[in-house]
Amino acid sequence: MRQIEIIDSHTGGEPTRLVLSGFPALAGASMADQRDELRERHDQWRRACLLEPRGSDVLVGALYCEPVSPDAVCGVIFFNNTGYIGMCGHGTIGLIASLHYLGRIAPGSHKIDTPVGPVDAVLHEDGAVTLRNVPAYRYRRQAAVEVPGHGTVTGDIAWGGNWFFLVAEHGLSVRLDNVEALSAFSCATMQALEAQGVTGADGARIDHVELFADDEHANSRNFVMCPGKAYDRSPCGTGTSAKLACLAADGKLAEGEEWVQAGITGSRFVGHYQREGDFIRPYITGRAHITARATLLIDEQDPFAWGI
Ligand code: PYC
Repeated sequence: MRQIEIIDSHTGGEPTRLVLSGFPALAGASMADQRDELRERHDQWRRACLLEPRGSDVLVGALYCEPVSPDAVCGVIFFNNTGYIGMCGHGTIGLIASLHYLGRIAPGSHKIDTPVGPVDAVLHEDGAVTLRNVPAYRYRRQAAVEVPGHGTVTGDIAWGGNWFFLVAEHGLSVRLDNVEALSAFSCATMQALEAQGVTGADGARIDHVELFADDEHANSRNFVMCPGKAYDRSPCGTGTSAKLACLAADGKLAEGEEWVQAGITGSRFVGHYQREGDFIRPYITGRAHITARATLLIDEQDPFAWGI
């Protein structure tokens, strides 16, 4: 049988499956090249690892790779039930907690290569992790899209390591007991953005929709719909980065000021930013917990060996 070594963790409720070994070797010179090679030549490994019967729609995968920068601890490629995502904040926090669990890293700062550029993560003595994400920015303010059944919906378009459409006015209760309606609205909005050609920079597909509401214990609560129709159980690291970019652009949050972002399950990330020219540099702090260490087995006789 083929074997895939994994470590599962969750960050604020959102799971990460770190693949330590078992996937085919990737030869690309950059992490983006390696991601493309994985997608084009070996995508069945993503499906086998993440889809049923071994996984579920909510899992985010993180493939541990050799670094491409001399000073990085590793590289990583993030993927989910439908394909590949550029950066993943909760997944990076899960990666760092998993490497610490394995004894491969100690508290301190660690550089990680990703397909959208290097990031740094500080593992604190108490186990919390602060991600220094890729530069973020707001691309468009209050873009409008016609969403069937919902009328005109307006939102900011921002980059936080993935492309986000951030909606404040949606008329929905942002609570865990309303995820069906939140999911339906977010998916309809994502489809409408694509159908109407509303994109990120250079025509990039907006593959995350983020809805906001007030929260008693945080500056804001969000609901984040990811590509593949699974919602983020955490406040979403790249989504919080996109939010910080919009707050900075609106002059609503000063450089260095703390922003507590709650997610739909009540878990929280603490963020702040530094200005870097036209961009901001987001810092996101959260915590991950290890849930399993296992070997996935692939039996070629199994009709569902490569996922459903
Ligand atoms: O934390 O950045 C994040 C993320 C992206 C998709 C799921 N989580």
